[in-house]
Amino acid sequence: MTRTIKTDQKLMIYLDDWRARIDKTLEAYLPDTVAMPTRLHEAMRYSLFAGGKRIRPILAIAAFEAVNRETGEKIETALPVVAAIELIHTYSLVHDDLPAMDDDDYRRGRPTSHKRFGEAAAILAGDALLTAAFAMLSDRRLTAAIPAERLLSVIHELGRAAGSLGMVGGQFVDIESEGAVGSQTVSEETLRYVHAHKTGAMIRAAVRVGALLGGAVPEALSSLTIYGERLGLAFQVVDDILDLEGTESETGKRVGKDAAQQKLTYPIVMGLEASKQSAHRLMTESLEALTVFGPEADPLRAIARFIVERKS
Ligand code: GRG
Repeated sequence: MTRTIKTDQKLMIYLDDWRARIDKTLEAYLPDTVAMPTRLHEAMRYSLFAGGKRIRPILAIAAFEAVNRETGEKIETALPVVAAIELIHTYSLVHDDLPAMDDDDYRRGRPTSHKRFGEAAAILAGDALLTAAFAMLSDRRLTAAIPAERLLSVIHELGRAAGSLGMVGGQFVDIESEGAVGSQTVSEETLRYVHAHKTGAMIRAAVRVGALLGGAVPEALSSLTIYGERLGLAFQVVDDILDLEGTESETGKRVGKDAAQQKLTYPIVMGLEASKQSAHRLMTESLEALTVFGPEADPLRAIARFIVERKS
């Protein structure tokens, strides 16, 4: 018990510490609200600094550390690269909340972007966050500290994971399948596709970005890819469970929407108990992928447990 509390406290310090550094990096890169067009920059900052967990950049940092303990190379100079993942993630949330998609009123405990700024501003703020990510990733100052070849593979990785073969593709199929919870086999197949792409692709990519930045050897990259893949799926299964069992004060958004919209979710397709078992199985598989690593991968192990046990 004491050990668990100590481990949890250690992880919370780790998460808080990195979250603060990521926020500082984003703060420095994003145009100020006095820059024209002021309302657009206000909308971008409104969603970006609304208290997100920053779990994707932190996963990238932990993956970098896992492959870099021996060389002692530091992630500090590459912080803008991992922080850029959060810009892509925030854009996806802003657009996901739009009336044409999930039509949500609350996100991260406050009114969604289109509720606060209007629909056109929310669409443009999302567009601007996404494009800012790639401007940040290709900033010349980064090439002084990171080999150009590594940076290029990271940019490619994120572009692919965010696009039609990744997150946008998953979102597209998710929206198309809304209200069509049909035959068990078709549903399960579609469900796995949606989860692996809509949510899984960016989590997998975040882990791979950290590994690529750290110059991981092919074997380490493969193991970390499996870790990220399983964890990405587990993340979405837990999200589905939270929509059923979570509270609005904990999650900061409306719960119970998936069932109302007949969304393809694990609990709807497989039942709640089977979904919980599935989340744990995926977590176990993600941990097994790390057996080739020693204590240098402990933060990755702790984050996997945190993701499956989280309440928000
Ligand atoms: C609009 C292109 C486009 C894609 C949307 C990410 C996404 C795809 C939709 C979000 C819908 C959703 C709630 C998915 C569940 C998993 C998820 C991404 C949850 C939110 O991520 P967290 O928990 O949020 O990391 P914070 O606020 O902590 O950053």
